[in-house]
Amino acid sequence: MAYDDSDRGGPAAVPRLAGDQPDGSPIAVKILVAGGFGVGKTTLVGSLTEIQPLRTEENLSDAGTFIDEITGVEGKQTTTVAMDFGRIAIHSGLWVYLFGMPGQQRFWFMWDDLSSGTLGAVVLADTRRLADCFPAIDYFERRDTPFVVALNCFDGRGYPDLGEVRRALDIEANIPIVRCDAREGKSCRDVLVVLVEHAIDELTACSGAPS
Ligand SMILES: Nc1nc2c(ncn2[C@@H]2O[C@H](COP(=O)(O)OP(=O)(O)O)[C@@H](O)[C@H]2O)c(=O)[nH]1
Ligand SMILES: [Mg+2]
Repeated sequence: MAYDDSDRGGPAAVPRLAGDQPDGSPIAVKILVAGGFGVGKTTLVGSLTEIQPLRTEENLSDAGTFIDEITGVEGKQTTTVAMDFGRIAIHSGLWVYLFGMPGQQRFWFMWDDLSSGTLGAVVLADTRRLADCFPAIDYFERRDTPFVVALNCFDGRGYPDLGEVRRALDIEANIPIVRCDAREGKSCRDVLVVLVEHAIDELTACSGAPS
């Protein structure tokens, strides 16, 4: 799998049109899913992928409760110890690879490798624990990686006022904030569409090309 690795400090180059690869191999578009512990990253990747998702789930142990902040997600039984991985084939020449980034601070060392060559990121947030997505937002802002914030609504319990959320997150007005249900494929696809449109806008603006 070949990604554009030339720009680890910024957004990936605009992917060429599908079928444009000289060797006929599919174009790979890499999208990250980030956010705090228990926000629904593994669920979202599982809802979207067409292949069996690669999961690296382990049971939460009593010892881990002193390390992982489980307040608000006390019912959670497992945790992702490396990453989630899934794939969507848009058609035979264009594949989307999804990487769920581990949310816990002790795995942040993996973020640079995982984010290399990405088109953009979905930052999943739970409005009951909004601050947990700050590290991911800071990270993508610093790297100029296009991202959208997707509020996982948890059966309406985290149903938010989008204006309030934008003020609380203090993000640029052009960064989309959308609601989703991480368990619903269609809802998650809508999030990806918003991300791709946003990434194209950002990359077009960066390149100075007329939109
Ligand atoms: N009710 C409800 N549960 C959800 C939703 N999204 C995730 N979950 C559950 O929340 C828990 C944490 O989700 P998970 O995907 O493991 O979070 P991660 O730590 O971000 O990967 C799991 O038990 C999921 O089944 C949702 O939209 N509604
Ligand atoms: Mg997970």
